[in-house]
Amino acid sequence: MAIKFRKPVLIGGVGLSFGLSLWWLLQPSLGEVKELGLMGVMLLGGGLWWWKQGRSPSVTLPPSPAKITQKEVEGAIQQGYTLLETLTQEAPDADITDLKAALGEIRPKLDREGLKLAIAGSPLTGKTALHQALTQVSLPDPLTWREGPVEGEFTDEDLMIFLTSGDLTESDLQRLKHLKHQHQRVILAFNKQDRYPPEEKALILQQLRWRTQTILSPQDIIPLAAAPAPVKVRQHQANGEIREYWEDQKPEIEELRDRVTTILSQEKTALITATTWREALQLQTQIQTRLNQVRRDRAMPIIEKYQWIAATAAFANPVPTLDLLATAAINAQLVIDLGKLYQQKITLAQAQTATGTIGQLMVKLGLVELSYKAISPLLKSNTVTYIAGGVLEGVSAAYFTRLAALSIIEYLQEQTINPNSETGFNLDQLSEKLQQVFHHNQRNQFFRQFVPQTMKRLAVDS
Ligand SMILES: Nc1nc2c(ncn2[C@@H]2O[C@H](COP(=O)(O)OP(=O)(O)OP(=O)(O)O)[C@@H](O)[C@H]2O)c(=O)[nH]1
Ligand SMILES: [Mg+2]
Repeated sequence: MAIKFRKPVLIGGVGLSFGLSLWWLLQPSLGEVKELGLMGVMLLGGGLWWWKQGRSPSVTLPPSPAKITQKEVEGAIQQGYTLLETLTQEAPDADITDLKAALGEIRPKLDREGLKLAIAGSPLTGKTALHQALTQVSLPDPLTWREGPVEGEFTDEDLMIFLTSGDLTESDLQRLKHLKHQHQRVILAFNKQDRYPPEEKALILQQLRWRTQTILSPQDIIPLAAAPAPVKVRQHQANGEIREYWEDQKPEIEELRDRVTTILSQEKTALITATTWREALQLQTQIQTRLNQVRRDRAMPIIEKYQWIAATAAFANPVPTLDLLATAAINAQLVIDLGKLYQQKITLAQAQTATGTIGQLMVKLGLVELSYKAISPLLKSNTVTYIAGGVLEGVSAAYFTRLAALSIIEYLQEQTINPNSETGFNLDQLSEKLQQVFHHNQRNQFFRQFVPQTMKRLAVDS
């Protein structure tokens, strides 16, 4: 038997939708039920999802190894070469000399002598003051320094002094957790000690230790005063007069200096190994970004193809809400096709669940309504075309298909390369991507281009 339909999902889905809409047209009294019907289908999709969620582990960031050894570094470099090979296979003409050279430079970094220190902190916590104070004391040599905001990237630094001048904010804590996950060695330095009375000082220190107990060891939380404020001195003179003057105070950084010295000398190899590992991971990300660009360029024509299929189907199909169902059916095949492009094996069931989830999210987030609002004025400006029924649905279907596909791409990009991955979709991550993509494409500028383009495709442009 000759196989006529090479994309069974696509045909099946659209066919089902057409069938249903015909049935509904013949049963006008059941008109109101159709919304429920669609929601039912979507909820079913969502339910399946949750059921699957519970069974198969969701895709998450690879766990950080317990301790970074040379083996981990070599594994990360190897992974980089594997990615580079994939890039060469997928884009033989791409220039990868820079990436190849950078990969080759990583391993020798394990043998470097000098260490790198970072001073990170929110504005005005005293980074510059501490930097200056530390240059006045003796520290292991050779040492290079860098100062920056806590959000900054300190991949190349071996030890970070995380400066605070009081209690930590929630984002500081998140930052510290992230640094720990990155195997970044951190000392939490509590600056401006001179500004607090002793009891308060002890209380804050205790609070800091308590809040960071799962992240830092207590001996890595150190009080200091990098640039204590001058103190007013009153001196009784022999002649009975009182002389008042401001006396400069010396920095109190001995404890911090000692801790830094100890860590740099005792943990030198571990520090360099961890830094080199981070550098290898960063390079992996760079290669992955290049690969993503290549894949995205390939994905766009595929997305556009499905976009027009969805538009045409919805245009010809007069029941608005059902068009969304048709769109979802088409997207299942689209998800499988995109998965192939990203070397992710996606089963039909997974693809259907993903499109069901996206459809459900679009409704829940109010994206459908918002998009209709953005699209219809652009259609109304052209009376002739507006009269042609199904145009709004056609354009919307194309738009939803595009949104869904771009979200899937963003999602797939974040997955680590694993061609045999059988894991399901992570709903939270998918939802996050959908919202990002939606906000990015919701601008009027986009619709002004997109609407006429789609209408031309539907051949209703007058
Ligand atoms: N009382 C007191 N003030 C300090 C201490 N350390 C720094 N300061 C003061 O805090 C202010 C900010 O210090 P900086 O060293 O410029 O802080 P910074 O983190 O480099 O600031 P930005 O680079 O602007 O983010 C200055 O007025 C310092 O004199 C300290 O230990 N005690
Ligand atoms: Mg500064």
